[in-house]
Amino acid sequence: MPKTQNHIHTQRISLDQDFEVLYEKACEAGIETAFSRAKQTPVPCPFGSAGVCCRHCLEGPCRIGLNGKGPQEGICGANGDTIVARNLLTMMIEGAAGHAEHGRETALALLEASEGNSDYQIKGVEKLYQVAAGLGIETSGKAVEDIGKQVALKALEDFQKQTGVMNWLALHAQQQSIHKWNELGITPVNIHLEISKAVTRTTMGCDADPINLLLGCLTMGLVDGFGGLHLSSDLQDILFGVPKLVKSNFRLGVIKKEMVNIAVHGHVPLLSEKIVEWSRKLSGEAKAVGAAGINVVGICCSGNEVLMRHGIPAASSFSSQELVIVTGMLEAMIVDVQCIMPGIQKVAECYHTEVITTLPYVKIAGSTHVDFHTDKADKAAQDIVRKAIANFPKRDHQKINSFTGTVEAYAGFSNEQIIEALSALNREDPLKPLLDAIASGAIRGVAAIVGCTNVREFQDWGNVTVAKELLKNNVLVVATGCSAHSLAKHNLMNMQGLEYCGESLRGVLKAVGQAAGLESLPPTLHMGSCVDNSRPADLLTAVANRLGVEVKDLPAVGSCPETHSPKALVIGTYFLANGVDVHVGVNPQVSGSQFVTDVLCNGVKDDGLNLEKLFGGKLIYEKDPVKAAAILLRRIEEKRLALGLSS
Ligand code: MSK
Repeated sequence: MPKTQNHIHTQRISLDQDFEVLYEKACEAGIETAFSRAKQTPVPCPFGSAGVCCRHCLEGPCRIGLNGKGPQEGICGANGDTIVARNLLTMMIEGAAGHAEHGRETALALLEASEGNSDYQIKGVEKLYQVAAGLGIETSGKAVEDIGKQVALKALEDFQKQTGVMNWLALHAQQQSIHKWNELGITPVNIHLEISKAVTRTTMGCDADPINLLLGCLTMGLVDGFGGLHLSSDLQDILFGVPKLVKSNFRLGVIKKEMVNIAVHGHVPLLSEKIVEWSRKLSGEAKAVGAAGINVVGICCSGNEVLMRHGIPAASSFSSQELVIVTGMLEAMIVDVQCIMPGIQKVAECYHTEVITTLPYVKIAGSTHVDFHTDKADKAAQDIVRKAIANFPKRDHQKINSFTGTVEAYAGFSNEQIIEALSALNREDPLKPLLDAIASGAIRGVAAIVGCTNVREFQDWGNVTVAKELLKNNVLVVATGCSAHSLAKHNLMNMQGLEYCGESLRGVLKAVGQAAGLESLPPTLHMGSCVDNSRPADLLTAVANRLGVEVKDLPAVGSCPETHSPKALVIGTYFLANGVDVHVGVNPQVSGSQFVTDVLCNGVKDDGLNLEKLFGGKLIYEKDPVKAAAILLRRIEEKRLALGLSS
């Protein structure tokens, strides 16, 4: 990190000035937030940070001495390599389970909608036909609901089948990759089976071979990628429609003083879709309590989902979620699942904000709970919106901080939308303009900037810096998750940000954008939520198939500069298993084992597991975003050279 930024980092929490203001306000009022709690424990536990603390039985916890000093084995004899690999697998399981549950809930919702037992209908009919065809489901002469039911049952089969290959893996993976995974014995059969097996192998007295444990991590990556990401995105597109280009706004100015403000936060868009619908329908009731209407804003990935499909503006990414309440203008924060800080409740108690949990397995002590079921989704959404309206008159006007600044951003870049934009240049072969630009070097490569913001990092700085460095060097950047919030807030998803692009990249963005009726495409393309990392993966697969190569051969990289979540690690592992280099800017907690670090990052020569040799990509851990971008650019150029593309 450059000296100046290091200095800034010690003084400040965010590149976003509005959150700086709210953080100061919270500190002065004695309101604790994640940022202040992080400052109270400035140095994380060194053993946990190195991944050498083992809590898998009641004889411990044991920990391996760092730098060769102190005990080098736990009481059971597990060494540092085993403990670090096992802890990494535990994090992968956690991440994959969250995404798998997301997928399972969505599959059930599609089944219920198809059977007419819910408040949802199928909106993405074209996508339904496309997915059904890919799964080998006969569609001719069948009603949409029948096809929807067959697709939902195929999805649920991926949680049950005992032999063969997951349906969603066969649907999206390249044949060469499946062959490679089969040879290594890492191809998942069913999602729950693999998660259960992985939990079993991490328990005391089971798997004690670090190589085998790391192979287990790769299986979790595939479970996550196909059973979590792809399955969820496909079924959400079928239920709610495929995202299309939208224009919206970011930053705290999206919270409106005169409106009833409702934040949707979490990941699974089943409820947030209904909140958006009922907020529009009940605006008259808001007017009756003196508000101008109802304003829904997004936080984290529920925010990304409703942004992508409805243009709902976004208020905050993960790390600053509590500070949104400190505006004093939030009537309700509705949460579903994942990335929800328990701390929001204590902050809400200092204001009139009502935190409303909605799932039986995600409750927060002190919060209101409204049980959500797909067959009573309309009722739940109405109840919740009415609770928010009832809170509007309870505002303490002394505590309000209103912000006016917003930043315009384009979103909605599903692959379907990207192909539509490209087909304005070549209707018969829409991918050709993109391939030509990559081949000529006008676009050097493609980078997905994904993942989170992290309270221990200077918010947005890593995400924005990596993006700017890559753009400057003519790399096409797509983004998902909370990283997309960072880029949008700092003008990288509107036309102002074109100034950060290298000349040739800017030329391509303008040519495609203008053919599609815009001034230009924005400098970075918002592809959606965490599970929508399936979208850049599909784009890469389409490009690789069109070129007759493997995804691993493409000049493509992933970067996760500010992650906080095990989910990001397992998403990264999915990309690694496909041969894509993955950068993380936050300690992946494996440094306690040189062996594990070497396998993931450096290549191990004689031990039979070398990620780069086996798959074609590796993990890059680099905290400094400028250096990280330089490494990614080097890797892109290496892959270009190997493909015989222009230097
Ligand atoms: S919400 S996993 S903080 S991206 Fe998907 Fe944001 Fe990361 Fe959660």
